Amino acid sequence: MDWEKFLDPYRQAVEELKIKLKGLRRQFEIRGTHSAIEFVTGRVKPVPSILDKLKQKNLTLDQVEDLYDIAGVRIMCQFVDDIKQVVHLLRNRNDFEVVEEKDYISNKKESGYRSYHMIIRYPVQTIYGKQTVLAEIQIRTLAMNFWATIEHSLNYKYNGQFPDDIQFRLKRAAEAAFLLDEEMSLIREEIREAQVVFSNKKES
Ligand code: 0O2
Repeated sequence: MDWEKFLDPYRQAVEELKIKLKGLRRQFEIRGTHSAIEFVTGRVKPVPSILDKLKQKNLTLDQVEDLYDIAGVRIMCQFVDDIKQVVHLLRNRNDFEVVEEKDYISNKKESGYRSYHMIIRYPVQTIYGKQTVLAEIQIRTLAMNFWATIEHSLNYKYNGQFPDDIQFRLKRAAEAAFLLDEEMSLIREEIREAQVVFSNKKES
């Protein structure tokens, strides 16, 4: 398997998607309104993780293109309501097709994980012509991202087998992150006003 050649359109997709999504953020800024997008990150899944995922899903190397998160982009938002706005914006684009949506916010995972996932089919123009790749866009609040990042690194350390006390604390932390999002939503209007005042002050 020539991984460099295989992964190249996925790399291209991640780079293009990052530019396009950062463009949305800039447009919110130019409009002078609250940005539904706080920041955007992206990555191509490392080869060892691709091989692990194939094994985990009982797929062979020939089915590698069925994995939908080789290209992954993550959009972080300040508020849960911003996620809805981003999902709406993404559904209405015509540069890719949304093939599946997974709402792990209304239906959080057993682990406590919360996030909104969109699987898209994204066309990349290459020297061989158009090549379409699957990509996963994860949309989450800063609090959801904080929890998921910590849980992900602990998962790596414990190989998914958390000691009971860590498991317990992670569930409590997930609950705390949920409450933080709820509290922030409640005082959202006040925060928004403060941000407008702050950016006016910065400009003057
Ligand atoms: P990485 O390192 O982020 O690439 P499954 O894990 O089988 O239930 P599935 O069907 O493969 O999920 O895809 P899904 O539901 O879209 O979730 C895949 C990705 O979502 C994961 O990718 C993580 O990025 C994130 N995710 C899902 N569940 C959890 C969780 O409990 N904790 C954290 N921290 N992240 C989660 P990878 O390939 O697992 O990892």
